[in-house]
Amino acid sequence: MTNIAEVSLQLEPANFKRAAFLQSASAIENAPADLGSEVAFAGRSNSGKSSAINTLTGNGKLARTSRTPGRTQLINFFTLSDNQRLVDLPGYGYAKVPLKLKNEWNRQLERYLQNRQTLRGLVLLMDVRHPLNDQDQQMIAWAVSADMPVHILLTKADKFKRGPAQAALLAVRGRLTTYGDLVTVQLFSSLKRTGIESLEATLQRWLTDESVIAENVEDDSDH
Ligand SMILES: Nc1nc2c(ncn2[C@@H]2O[C@H](COP(=O)(O)OP(=O)(O)O)[C@@H](O)[C@H]2O)c(=O)[nH]1
Ligand SMILES: [Mg+2]
Repeated sequence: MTNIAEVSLQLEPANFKRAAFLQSASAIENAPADLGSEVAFAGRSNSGKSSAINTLTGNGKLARTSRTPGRTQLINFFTLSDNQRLVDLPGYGYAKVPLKLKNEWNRQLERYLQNRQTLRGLVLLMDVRHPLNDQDQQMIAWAVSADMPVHILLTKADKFKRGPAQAALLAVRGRLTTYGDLVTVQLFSSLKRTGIESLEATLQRWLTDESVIAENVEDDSDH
């Protein structure tokens, strides 16, 4: 239920430094109540999702980072406030996981993405050296078809000098122009904290989106 007090709370800018682990879920049935606003971090295993969440929140231990890809098998929820959350999704495309388990993760990932009402946008992480693989492209196509905004982080930008990094950014942007404003791209490095301000600005926009809240209020008056 949405009341006026909750609506005004929802408009508060998120304080990323206040992020705290809420819970893990192996399936959408175990996820926290589908209320408020959520932004999910997706991408292949080892793309730097957990590191990005740790950098954003200033908490190096919040999302477990690992040198062993594929360890994050669960959907992890972090609270920013009573009605704003960050979500670390299971990484896709890890070759060494048994096929049966891999299919189960993919199924749960798909169910989360398709059914979660509070999902406001997807942060899609790709190693700047290997952008836009098949699954990345599938994810973008799915999001666009669902009218879901996607913000791409080209991660580990510190691996490139400035010139090649800019060239990689322009190349990826060039391949996504057909999607218009729904898909945005930036360089990012957790190691050097490159691009943190742009990421924060996008997340704030999504987590305090008034149009969505207005829709919620209208929906409620119907019941
Ligand atoms: N050089 C560099 N390495 C990074 C960066 N972000 C993550 N990594 C490394 O990439 C590996 C995977 O990172 P992680 O955040 O666990 O990826 P996840 O599987 O997507 O959650 C780890 O060894 C990280 O230390 C970055 O900005 N620069
Ligand atoms: Mg991870």
